[in-house]
Amino acid sequence: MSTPPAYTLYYWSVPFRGQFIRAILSHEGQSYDEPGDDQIGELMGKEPAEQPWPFTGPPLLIDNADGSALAQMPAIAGYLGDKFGLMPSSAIDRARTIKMVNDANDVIDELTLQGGVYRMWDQKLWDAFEPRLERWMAIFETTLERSGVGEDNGFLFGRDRPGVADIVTATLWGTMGDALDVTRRMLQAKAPLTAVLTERVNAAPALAALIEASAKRYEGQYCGGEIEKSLRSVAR
Ligand SMILES: N[C@@H](CCC(=O)N[C@@H](CS)C(=O)NCC(=O)O)C(=O)O
Repeated sequence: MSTPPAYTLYYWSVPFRGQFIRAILSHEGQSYDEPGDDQIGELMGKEPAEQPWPFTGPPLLIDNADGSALAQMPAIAGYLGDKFGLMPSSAIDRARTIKMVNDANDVIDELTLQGGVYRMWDQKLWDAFEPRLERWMAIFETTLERSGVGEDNGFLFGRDRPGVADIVTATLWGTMGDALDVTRRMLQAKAPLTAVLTERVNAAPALAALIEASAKRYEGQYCGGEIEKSLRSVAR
């Protein structure tokens, strides 16, 4: 009889927001399964009182050790970070870690115009957004500089192995750079330390394997749908 996975992750079959949670679980060698898009639709359609934990949109994580469920990507990242010792020791650095996860969530929401609910990208809008994306990169870069990350070594907040902040930073910029080459070039030019940390963290065997498997599984998609088409048409 096969052992059930430690976690069940509900997220669409694209990298995007779910990839942060996949990366933390994979980095820590945790087993998880993903029931898939139909089951997500089914769960989203339930009344809050009938859901495993009330939520609007995935990711939703179930901890199969006790069945506890949680939504909101930064909350899940914080939960797993606590469980696996991936958070810094001081209260301020733990809060700054969560702040970085929220930043990452803001960046991908801005990059996709909040999932393309109200509008799609056009060239004028993208040209106006580029300086803002560069500023986001500068925010990560300055955070790294102030938090003990060196060019050849070191992780955020003085940790001796990657924590939630490092994994989320690497997943944010690595996944985006793989999908949109212009953002990789921009990161290398505007935030070189963030670019090298991204490569260093993503070179860990578990993350390298996740990245390779994801490229095959999602066939190079990033966020999917019409918004991805519109994003790719301008971010060149
Ligand atoms: N703030 C939430 C956002 C969740 C969210 O917007 N999920 C998207 C996928 S990335 C979704 O499918 N939403 C469906 C909906 O909001 O109706 C988080 O960080 O988890």
